Amino acid sequence: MNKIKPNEKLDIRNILKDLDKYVPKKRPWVWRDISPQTIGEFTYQQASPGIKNFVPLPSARGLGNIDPQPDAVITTEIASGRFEDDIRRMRMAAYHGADHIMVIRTAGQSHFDGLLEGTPQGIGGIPVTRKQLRAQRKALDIIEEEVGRPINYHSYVSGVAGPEIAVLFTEEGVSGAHQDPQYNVLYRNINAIRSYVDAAESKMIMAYAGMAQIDGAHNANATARDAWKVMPELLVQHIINSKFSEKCGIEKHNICLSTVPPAASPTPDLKLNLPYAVALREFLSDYKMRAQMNTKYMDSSTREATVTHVLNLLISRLTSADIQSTITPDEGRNVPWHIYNIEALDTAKQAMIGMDDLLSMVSLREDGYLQEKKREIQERSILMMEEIIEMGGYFNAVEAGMFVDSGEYPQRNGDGISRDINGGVGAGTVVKRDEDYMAPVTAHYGYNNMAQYGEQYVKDPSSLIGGCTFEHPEMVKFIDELDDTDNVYLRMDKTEKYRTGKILKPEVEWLGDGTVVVDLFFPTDIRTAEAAAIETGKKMNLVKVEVIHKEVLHPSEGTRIQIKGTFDFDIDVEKLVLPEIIKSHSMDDVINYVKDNPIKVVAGTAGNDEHSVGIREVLDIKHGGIEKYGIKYEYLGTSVPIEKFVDAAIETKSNVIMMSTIISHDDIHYKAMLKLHNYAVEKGVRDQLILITGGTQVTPEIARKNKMDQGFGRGTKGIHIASFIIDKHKEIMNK
Ligand code: Z98
Repeated sequence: MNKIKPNEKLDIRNILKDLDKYVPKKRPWVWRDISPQTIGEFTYQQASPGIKNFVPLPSARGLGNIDPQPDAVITTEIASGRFEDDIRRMRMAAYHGADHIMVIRTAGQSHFDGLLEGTPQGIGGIPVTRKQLRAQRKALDIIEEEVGRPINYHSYVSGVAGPEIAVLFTEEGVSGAHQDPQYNVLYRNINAIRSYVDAAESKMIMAYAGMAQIDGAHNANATARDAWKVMPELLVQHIINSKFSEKCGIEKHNICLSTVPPAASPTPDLKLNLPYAVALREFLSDYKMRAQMNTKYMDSSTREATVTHVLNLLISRLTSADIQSTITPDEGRNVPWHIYNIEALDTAKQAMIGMDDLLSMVSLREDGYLQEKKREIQERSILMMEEIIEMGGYFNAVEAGMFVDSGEYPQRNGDGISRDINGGVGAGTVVKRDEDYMAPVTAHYGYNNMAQYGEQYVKDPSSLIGGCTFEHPEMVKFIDELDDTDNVYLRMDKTEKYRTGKILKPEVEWLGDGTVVVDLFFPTDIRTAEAAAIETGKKMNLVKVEVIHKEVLHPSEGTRIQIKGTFDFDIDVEKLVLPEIIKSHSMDDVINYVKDNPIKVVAGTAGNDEHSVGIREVLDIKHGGIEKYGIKYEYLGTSVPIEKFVDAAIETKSNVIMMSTIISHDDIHYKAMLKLHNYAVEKGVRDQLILITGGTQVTPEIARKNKMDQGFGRGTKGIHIASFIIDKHKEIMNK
């Protein structure tokens, strides 16, 4: 196994090399090892072991960079259309806590009646092919080693090639898949009989591979006119698929319900979604819950999507979630973007950890509205099930348009999806097996007539022919690129220069796409603002400018607009001047040092400078100034004559002078620095004093050139200055 270090990029060409010889391991689904975890001062109850390499939440900076991991498997959906670019996203996602990587299939792959080969570029997802699967699984094998946690790789077993896909997934080490014949029937108009026969075969193969199976019920609330009205039907759909899966041999602990809180605020979110969540979990407690977030009512605001997500996460914590999905508003606005994938993962991690052990402090009421509403949903679903049976079964019910009707069952508005049992894609393709039918392959569903060759073949049919690809992966035929106009090598050649890290271009979907998003505000109405935004983008030399989000802040006073566009120039890293890294010590190290070595500072703004906000921020305890670390200071005020800094330092027996200079016209800040140094020399104290200067126009290089010990510019925090002071103090003391 290739080991990789965090500071090394994944070499995609290396992953593609010898792919034909790469034998993916069997990859049954892996749940997290749920157990209380103590990290530093905190104990988490709904948790799982930490990972080896990670990027903690931004707020962890002040908490020793801890990265507690919640109990649920966390999903990210990845779908840029180019699998080679998605591999990089997967690595980022794993560092942020994803251990379920779901590859969205390209638009309408359900309609393909066979397997695709090669790696064509997709639209709205990845064309799922053997080569793409193998490359991504190989990359994930490296990534999971890096994070020290198994990663479940997932896609869809649907469409008229469902069983073929299930076989492919088993051969290529896929750990989970959506599989639900109702999805084919309702949303892809695939013949119902064909779908159920295919599902039996597919589910049996998935059972053999130990894959987790996710159903498709959530598509009903995504499709329904009013999503909260289909709650009774959602229960029915979950029940039909789960029982069917169980009968095909999938173990209960691998049968996952795809549950989405159907409504979203500004509906009374929890009043609708919580009773539904309780109803579902009570009825189907044998199975696992895959909690997806609501996307139906998601618009293009990332802020709004995040609030919906957090409310959904609250429901997961008030009930349960075995897999917690995350999704980004980009799904709605067609901008699959790394950063929002990662933000959504962080949202899930942050909210779940933040709500750890919630039910040890609050409980759901056992009486009143919650229980009544829950029971009502359950009763409606039982009634629906009874009516389906009375109608003669599922196929008749589908034909009668019972599903995705806009009325809340038993109310019916006659606008449900209706499918003719003899119609749809693949109608008439199911034939009864002949009496002498035989297929000597593993995990094949139904009558197989193997006993005639010997009882031992009934359980193990493929042994008759020396095993099939499930037992002998070397029998798998790997087909490399067939299309010489659309393949991974051509795409990579075009972006080669961006792969080295020496040439940069911002990206949204693909490496080197040069796409940027710009946030704008215009003090006008929405129509004018939109036109003005497009024009602004053009004047910024962006091409393909598109509005991706607009929000009225006031009908006439203002509109917020987000645009995206592309540009065509590169950034040459070798020509960049990188600012010096300012080292900082841990808070505890600084505090301990200052405790043993008291340090005193005199500080103020220089000469005629009245800008005191910056220096106050790095002095005062409030925002983490040096005071927080035990350093005492004497604030001399604003417009302090240069001599006074030195005189005051001598008088108060201080070790440090901190002089702030914001004004820079006529190079007055340089002059102040030199003057400070010269006066300290004149007074014979320069060697014992640490001279520091700071300000927006100051850089460490400028300050040192002008005889200061150090300079601090924009973005400086108290810890940076305190760290420098203690290092310099040690140096002076050791002289
Ligand atoms: C999710 N983002 O679940 P084609 N089968 C089922 C599905 O739900 C889907 C497909 C197949 C959502 C995903 N669902 C939406 C049960 C898709 C997709 O080839 O696109 O039809 O398969 O998280």
